[in-house]
Amino acid sequence: MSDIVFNALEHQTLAHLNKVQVMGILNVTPDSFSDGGKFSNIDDALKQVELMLENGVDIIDIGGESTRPGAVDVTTTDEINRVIPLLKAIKSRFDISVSIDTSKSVVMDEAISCGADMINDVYALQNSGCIDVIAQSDVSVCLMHMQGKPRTMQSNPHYKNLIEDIINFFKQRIHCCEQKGINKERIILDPGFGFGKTLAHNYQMLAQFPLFKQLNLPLLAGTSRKSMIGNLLKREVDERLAGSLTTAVVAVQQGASIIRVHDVKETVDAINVLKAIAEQIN
Ligand code: 7PJ
Repeated sequence: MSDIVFNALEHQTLAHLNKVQVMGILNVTPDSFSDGGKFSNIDDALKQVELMLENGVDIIDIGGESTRPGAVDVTTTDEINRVIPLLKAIKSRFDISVSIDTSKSVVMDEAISCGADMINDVYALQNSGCIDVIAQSDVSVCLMHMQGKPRTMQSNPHYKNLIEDIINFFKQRIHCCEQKGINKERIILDPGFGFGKTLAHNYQMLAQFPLFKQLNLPLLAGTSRKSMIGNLLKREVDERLAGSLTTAVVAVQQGASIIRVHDVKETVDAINVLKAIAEQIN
């Protein structure tokens, strides 16, 4: 019977499932697509952090620069003013890992000196000065794959071989990091759902997600409320929970170690159900 029941889970060890971390998104941009403007004052943002903590979040990911398709650029000063006071406020009140979603070396540097545990860079440290700032620190870094730039990335993305192209990009970025003295233990990889990908590309990445495991690094998946769900189901942003949970569960089954989400409570529940099933296998 085990052949037909939850085949995907057979290859998933319980040890992996028990290490999966839920990263809660805290956007402090006025124009973010799903929660834009909601948490731009510190008190509201701290309440949201408290709620996420009650619901079992492992990492808070603060983003002060919207990277959604077509988003406008944010100045370094504006980004620092949005992110740093909140980072300090969280670190002084709560015992929680904080990641900063930024692509600017100055923001990274300031965030690291204010206690950030991780830098999450959708440009994979390719912008000027970023790799050096990380090299001089001891924080973890998430290297995400993106084809093109946010403003134009969704106009006709094209790959020779999607998965191979992404893996080659990862290899090149890992090599650059190692050359600068950033060791592999600090690196997390993310194929970048929605970043220069068609609808089919996004689902192919999820279906073939285990291929990314060949690099032997933890994998992060961020599909929460994205248009890969909205466009498939014809759902507005506030109607994408079922789709988001499905992709989160499948990503975990396929080997993701960190799941980046808006809906922490529901995602933690879904992963706990998956764990209970996995415990009964074998
Ligand atoms: C991602 C991200 C993602 C990582 C955003 C959104 C757009 N960082 N930052 N992975 N997406 N590592 O949340 O829809 O997928 S911003």
